[in-house]
Amino acid sequence: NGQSLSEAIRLNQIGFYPNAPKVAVVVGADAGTFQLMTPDQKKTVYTGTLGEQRQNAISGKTTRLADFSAFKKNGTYVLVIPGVGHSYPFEIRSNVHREAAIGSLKGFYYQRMSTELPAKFAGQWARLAGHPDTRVLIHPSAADDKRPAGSVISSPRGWYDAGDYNKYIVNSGITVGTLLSLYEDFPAYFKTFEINIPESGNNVPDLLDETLWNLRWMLTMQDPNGGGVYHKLTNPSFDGMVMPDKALKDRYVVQKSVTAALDFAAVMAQSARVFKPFNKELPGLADSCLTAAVKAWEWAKKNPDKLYRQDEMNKQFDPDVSTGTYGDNNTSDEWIWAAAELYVTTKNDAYYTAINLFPDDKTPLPSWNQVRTLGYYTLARFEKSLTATGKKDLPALRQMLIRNAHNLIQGADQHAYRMVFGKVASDYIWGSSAVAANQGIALIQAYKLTNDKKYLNYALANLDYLLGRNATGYSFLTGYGDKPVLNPHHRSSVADGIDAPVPGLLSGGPNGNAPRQDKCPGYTATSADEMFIDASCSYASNEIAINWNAPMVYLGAALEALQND
Ligand code: 9MR
Repeated sequence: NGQSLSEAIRLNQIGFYPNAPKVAVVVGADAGTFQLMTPDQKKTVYTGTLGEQRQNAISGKTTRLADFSAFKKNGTYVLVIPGVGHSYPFEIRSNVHREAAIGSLKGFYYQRMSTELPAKFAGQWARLAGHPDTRVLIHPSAADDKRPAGSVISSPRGWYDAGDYNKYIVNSGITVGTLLSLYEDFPAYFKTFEINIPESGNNVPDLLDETLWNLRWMLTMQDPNGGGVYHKLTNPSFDGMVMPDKALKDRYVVQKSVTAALDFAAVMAQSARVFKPFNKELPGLADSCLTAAVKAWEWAKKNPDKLYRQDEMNKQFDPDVSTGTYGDNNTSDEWIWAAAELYVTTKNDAYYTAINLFPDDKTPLPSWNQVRTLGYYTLARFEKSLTATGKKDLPALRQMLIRNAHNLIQGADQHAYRMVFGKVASDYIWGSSAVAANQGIALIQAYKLTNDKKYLNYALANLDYLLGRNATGYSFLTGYGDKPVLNPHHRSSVADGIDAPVPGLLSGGPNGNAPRQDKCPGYTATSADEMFIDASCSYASNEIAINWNAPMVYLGAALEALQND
């Protein structure tokens, strides 16, 4: 007996740190009390009163908060609300998110291309190798004298971008940049952060080993003649929902683009810095990365107008290409990111002064087509080692990053879910989970600059959002939480015949426009914060993607690294 499970109680389904805020949101509840109980509901360990009724600005639904931050005792509990029911069980303990942080980095391993995943590392998700990509065709859009159309290059490895089987330089850029920034922000933490991959134990942190799988592929995407970078390596059209080894369509690299070149330059410049201390384990890698970065930058300077426009390309060249575009007509932020990384790595003022690094005082949230703030994070991270040219801007830059975080937290306390994410309907875009995670990173940057715990607490609230404290009731990280997403748009999860999806992958999450974009039947929601279905055809609300997983890894691992309970 006791209360039965209620889906109206929304909380982080994994748990809470003993000394951090602990909040559940109850949808539609009347005023009253709540209890924390042992999972058998035999023992009450804490009693509290539900907060004032709030109204969700997005859906109009009413909510109340159950705040049990004052309770700090380790254990496994359920939240019980008489007349409503009980929550999923959750834990209170130190390091409560470590497994999810490890799992979300391991998620990248499952995305590895051109290699078998043996059971030793992949468990029940073991699979054959797919996409060797050792015979990749030069698409006519990418052809020149040295590499005519139809000639062949080798471009193996890399991660599958998402639920599809293609690889895109622009999206790889922000993904690798985010993972390397996580390493640069918390290097000590990654000394003991193993995820059971073939390279584990090789004296290079697993975070870097996993990132290298994609980095080595990226290096092959640069044309050695001239330094341009192909925009993507792709099939002409998306594969069916088949396993990687059954996906045998022709593979092409398509035209070089300025956004690909600049994102590549940024990532390679950062890699040169990160891998320098590992020259014994990875001889020559750091130098090769820097050479590649400089060449890509020089190419971009000569080709500033080479945007990727797939429609235009298809008018001119065959075969037509209909896979993801990652097209972006505004390159100002890519210039800023590349310049900042090259400057910090080389300390050469020429990169700093080459462009207008601070066109205004905005710090837009990072996304695949908006990367300038990644450059600002890097400048702030290395403020002590900058030249005088960069140092003079640092006070203003710090203020910018802090003001950005300050703006993010405005109104968060009054929000029906008491958090930064989702105050406005426009947060619920394609890949909204990454908005929540990237806001978390922005808040952690502000915490690092100020030591003010409120930023850390709000970053944690966004992690709570991703793991269940949200209007859908799902944990968006596959394999983690009591009600995780089960049917992501992810080809191998659909085709492998195993019930459980590949674990450690972050679903894109609610997207107000999803029904119109993916036309997957089954949407019933009437508000953006609930516009989500756990169905594999819902690629606009329930796909997974590397650029969403990377900030998830960052948020989970950074909070673990910073908690001092
Ligand atoms: O993440 C991308 C999102 O911002 C765009 O709105 C959407 C439509 O262009 O594409 C998303 O990226 C997809 C990419 O084009 C192909 N691989 C899967 C990506 C995630 O859905």
